[in-house]
Amino acid sequence: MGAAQTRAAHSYQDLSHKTGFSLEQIHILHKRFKKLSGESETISRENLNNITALADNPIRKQIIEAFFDKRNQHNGEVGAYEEIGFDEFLMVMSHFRPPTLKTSVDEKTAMRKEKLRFLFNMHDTDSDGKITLEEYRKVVEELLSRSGAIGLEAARAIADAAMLEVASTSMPDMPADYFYEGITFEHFELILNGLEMESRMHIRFLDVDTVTMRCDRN
Ligand SMILES: [Ca+2]
Repeated sequence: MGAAQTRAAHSYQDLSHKTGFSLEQIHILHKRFKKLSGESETISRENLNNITALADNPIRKQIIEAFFDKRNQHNGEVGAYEEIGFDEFLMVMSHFRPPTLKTSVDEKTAMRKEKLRFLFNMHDTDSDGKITLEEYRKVVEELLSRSGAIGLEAARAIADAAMLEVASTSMPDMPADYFYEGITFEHFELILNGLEMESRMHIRFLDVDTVTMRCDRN
């Protein structure tokens, strides 16, 4: 094995430890990454914009932004990257990894929390730790008005009603004149409590079906 290959094997090990993907899966994902980037070291939003399988996805914009969101790297940074390298790409992909039969209860809990945090970050676009009505409206508007079946006003009304519902559910004793600033992560967890989403959250747009990626560290 040459020096370069040894180095690659080393960093694959590190990445495997960090993301939970097996070496083989990392190898496959690295190939996809290179294809996406056009053999370059980094990928840009434009590279992801060109993915045809994503073209009709109603939350395409949010998915693409999630790849460049520094919060999804779990290193305490906020903001957005201009371009990302393979390490960052893999870290984002790891949020879509389903649990396996070998995953312990504690690991499952941690995975669920990371996935929820990922979804939360997708909606909390200004990184202030709250999904405000304004931010929530944007998502609902995009989801509903894209089809053309529902107007902007109606989409807004639906978002507002849903938000009010969330507010009263998470704060049952809320006074009538209380200004609900937005959904915190704790509220978000409560709202999605009981919803089995660990194995449902997956992506297929990279010719990689994460559902079949039942990975173990060994
Ligand atoms: Ca926010």
